[in-house]
Amino acid sequence: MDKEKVAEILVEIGVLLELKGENPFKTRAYANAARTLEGLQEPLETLVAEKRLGAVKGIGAALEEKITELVETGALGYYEKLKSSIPPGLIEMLQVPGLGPKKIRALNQGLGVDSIPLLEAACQAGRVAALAGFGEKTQTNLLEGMARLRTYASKHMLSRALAAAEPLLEELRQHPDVIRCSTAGSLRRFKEVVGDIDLLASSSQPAGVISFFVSQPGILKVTAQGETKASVILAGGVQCDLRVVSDAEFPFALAYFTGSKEHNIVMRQRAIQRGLRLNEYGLFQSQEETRDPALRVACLTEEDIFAKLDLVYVPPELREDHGEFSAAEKNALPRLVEWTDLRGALHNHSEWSDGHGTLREIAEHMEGLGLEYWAITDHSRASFQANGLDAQRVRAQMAEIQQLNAAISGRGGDFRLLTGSEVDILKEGLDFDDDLLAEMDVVVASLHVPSSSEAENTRRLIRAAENPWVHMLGHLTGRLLLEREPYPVNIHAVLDACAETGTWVELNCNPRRFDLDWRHWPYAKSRGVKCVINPDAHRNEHAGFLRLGAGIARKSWLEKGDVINALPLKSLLNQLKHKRAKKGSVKAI
Ligand code: DGT
Ligand code: CA
Ligand code: CA
Ligand code: ZN
Repeated sequence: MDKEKVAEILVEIGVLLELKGENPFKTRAYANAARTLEGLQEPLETLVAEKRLGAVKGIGAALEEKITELVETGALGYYEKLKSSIPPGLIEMLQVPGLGPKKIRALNQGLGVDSIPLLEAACQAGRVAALAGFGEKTQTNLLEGMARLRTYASKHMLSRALAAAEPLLEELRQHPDVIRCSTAGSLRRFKEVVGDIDLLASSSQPAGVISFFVSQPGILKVTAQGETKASVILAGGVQCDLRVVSDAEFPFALAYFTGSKEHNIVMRQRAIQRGLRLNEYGLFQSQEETRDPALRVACLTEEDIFAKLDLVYVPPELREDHGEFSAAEKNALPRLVEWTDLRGALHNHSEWSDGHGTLREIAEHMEGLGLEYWAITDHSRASFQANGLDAQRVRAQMAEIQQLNAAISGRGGDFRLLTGSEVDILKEGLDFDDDLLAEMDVVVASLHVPSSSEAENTRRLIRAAENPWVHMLGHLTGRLLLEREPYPVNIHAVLDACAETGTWVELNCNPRRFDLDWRHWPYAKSRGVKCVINPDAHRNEHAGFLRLGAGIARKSWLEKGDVINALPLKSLLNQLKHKRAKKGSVKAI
């Protein structure tokens, strides 16, 4: 078992013990040990194999024994026993936002609540508000938290759904009776979270295609199976629907099942205005609902359908009824950015803070991918839980990066690692002095510890944008999809400040974030704010997030010219100097 997983289990043991009301010293020892493991300089396996774990500060004999068992066997008897000694409903309650082990214990002892449904009933009856230490506000928050949890549980992250859908689509594509196939629904529209996966295929032998589909590996359960339709549950719990239609119907079914519902409504109205009818079976020369093939207007592709309704082709990402119709009528849709336009990335971590891989390993990997540049922006010292760097380590890292770059150009390579920091935005100003920031190639400023006040968060972010050395704001709202809502912030006010100061905004393309959200980019663009599509990579594999990020940027109506990391290295280096060069004109704060 690897270090991260061991640390996770230790944290969980601490929480479970707290839930049982064990003494705080004991419970805290586990959380501390987990943090110690994360900061180890040597591989955990080595320490275990050489029986040197007990010599590490904060790890006593009892912890050493448990960690050894976890590393060597991948399991821990003590942990399993502990878990089964607690009612599962109490453990589930930990998922409710705002509920920790202490509160759960109080609810359990005071009201006998030991599950989420019972908690919901107690809140609705007003019994939680009456409990000492809770009150009306907490009760309302808990109700909201439980409602949010229900939504979260019924949705899936785009990246997971894509990973589950792609192999199925590949199999369908190779089936001899499948003529065309595609994803549809929210997945094809590249929504950041999806309810289910929709697949569509055309064939003259639908039943055979359906039975081939339901026998694919990775399917946990077939929930419905007919001649032309099937619904299955895939590993991870996501539902996947396949519909099989005739090839003549395919473009119409594809347009219909891609949606969105809102987009489809406008399409249907446009058809009616032209004396036609549009539904999932076709576009018909008819004044009323029909699916009579004799009345069908011939369309081979979705392009043909749009053309019959006097529209240019609308890429699926834009089909949200967010202005695509007025733009498509005038042939004024943006030419959307492509992931192959991206030349590098400007917000990434290494093993110097909480990432993985040495600087050399990262440079070799990214150069091998054909990228031109990769900024190392490890955490600053305030992010101590992420092993943030102080000024001295930053300078040591910059020196190592210079050496690596010299070696790369020495052998004729063009790739460049860029120096930098993801500097914390603190209550008053940034975690590093301007002098240090000025030495770095790239400065990303992020708010990791927000306030509960919208005005306060807005003020801190605007102040960061006004700093002449800050190139961009990182993950502007701090949301974690299906996990944590954005902190309160006046996004337009922050974007206005970015426009005024020439500060860029990140589209963080870690699939748990996709922050700033696609819905806000048209405003940012209208103000002239540039986008940086950043994987916020903590491992080399995370370079793949760039592809997802480009998809979300497309959904945001962004073009190549709006995206800073679509620039080749030389122009990028010029742009990095731009805001700094005009710093005299930036408001002093
Ligand atoms: P999801 O799965 O909740 O993330 O969102 P979608 O958009 O994939 O929705 P889904 O799977 O229920 O249906 C796929 C598409 O089928 C949807 O985007 C539009 C179309 N559709 C489904 N039901 C209706 C409907 O009642 N009216 C219209 N106009 N279109 C519908
Ligand atoms: Ca769907
Ligand atoms: Ca569906
Ligand atoms: Zn961050």
